[in-house]
Amino acid sequence: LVKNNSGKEIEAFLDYGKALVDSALSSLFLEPWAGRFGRLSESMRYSLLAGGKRIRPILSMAALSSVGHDPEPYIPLLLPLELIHTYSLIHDDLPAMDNDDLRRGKPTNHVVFGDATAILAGDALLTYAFTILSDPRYDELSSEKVRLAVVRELSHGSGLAGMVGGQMLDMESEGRRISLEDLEFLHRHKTGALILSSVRIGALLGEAGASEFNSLDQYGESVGVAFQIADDLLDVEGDAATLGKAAQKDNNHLKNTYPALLGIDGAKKMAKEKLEAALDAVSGLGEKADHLRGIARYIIERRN
Ligand code: GRG
Repeated sequence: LVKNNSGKEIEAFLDYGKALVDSALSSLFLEPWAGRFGRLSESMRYSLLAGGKRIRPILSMAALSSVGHDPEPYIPLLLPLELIHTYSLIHDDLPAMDNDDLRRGKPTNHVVFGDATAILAGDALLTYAFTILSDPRYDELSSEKVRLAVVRELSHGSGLAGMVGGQMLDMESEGRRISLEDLEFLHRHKTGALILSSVRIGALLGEAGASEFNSLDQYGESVGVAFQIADDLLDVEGDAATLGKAAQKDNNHLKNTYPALLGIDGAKKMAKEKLEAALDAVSGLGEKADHLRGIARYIIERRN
């Protein structure tokens, strides 16, 4: 579909991936269980189909292409990444955590369904990820051995030594200034770990060789950090648009973000360095890695 690096072609790949993932996610709700749990499945569906970028499964798709596989048949096995990402957003928005009322321009899950249902919707999304990965209907697509490695990767990347651990570090660092080293460690876990797992899952499903796997692993590390820096920069721009200068300064003072620690120019410079590192990591993979290159550029240039 997409052969070179022009912005248009990566946009086409992103649109193609998002359409496939959106449609596969909708069809989960046609499963027999879906209608039986009324409000709970409604609450899961509300957040799952609220219009995310689907960047995690799209990264796995690009990793699959980079090792010579058509990603389309693997879409069902990539949905667990979105299920886990969505659960993390629902729980992160709860009053006990970030206490946010809006997500993707819509009222957050707990605002619509109440805290208790939002907690359960997150729990059910998380566990459903592993129901899918262990489903024997995928035996022909991918061996049990490979899917077990994917289970391990996903549970590791999203658990104690990954996203959940990073979220805890973030909570603990609130209200005090931390070092750049600690900030990197925090974000490598909170945001970076699931992004790295997305790339590694594509590599596992595509049965990448050791050297390809290593290249993809390094790419995923760099892109994970770049994603967070870009997210922080977007937040600063959002604050600048909605808050006065003084309020903005006050806001940044309390938050441990890349722009707060490095300044806006310093954060932009670091994002570029991470982009270069990601491109270097896949330089040996030829044009099959063009989607990965395009996504890395998109991640630091994105507007949402
Ligand atoms: C509560 C267990 C638990 C973990 C929360 C990921 C996370 C950890 C919190 C989300 C809060 C946040 C804004 C994190 C920064 C980066 C990030 C993950 C942004 C949202 O991801 P996108 O941009 O969202 O991929 P879309 O809407 O496109 O799916």
